[in-house]
Amino acid sequence: MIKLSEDNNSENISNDLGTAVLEKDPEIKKPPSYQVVLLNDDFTPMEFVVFVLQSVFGHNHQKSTEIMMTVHTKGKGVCGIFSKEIAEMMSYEVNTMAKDHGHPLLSEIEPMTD
Ligand code: TYC
Repeated sequence: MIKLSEDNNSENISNDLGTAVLEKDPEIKKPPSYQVVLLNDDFTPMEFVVFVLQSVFGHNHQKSTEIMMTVHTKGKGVCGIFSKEIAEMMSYEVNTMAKDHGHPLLSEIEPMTD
């Protein structure tokens, strides 16, 4: 918002000649959000994917099954939206859990374009 101020009160800035000055709100950008995206493969058991979605993202069994089936049929699906640091941690946790159990399941993070 741009204000045109002519007085000297506490909210507006003016010089001592009483001349109007343009006051601009500071441009503060909120940090970008990131999606954690799960990728399909032909080998990871469906039950393991559902288990990962429940334990890492806290989704219930029904929601986890929906996300898993989206990934299975469409190739990828969104598990959640977070700050960059949290999205990186979540994705790392998914990929580590899968590796530890000998499954090729992979997730990645994508910046949101908003
Ligand atoms: N396509 C796998 C199967 O048929 C299941 C699967 C779903 C794997 C989602 C990965 O992110 C995934 N067993």
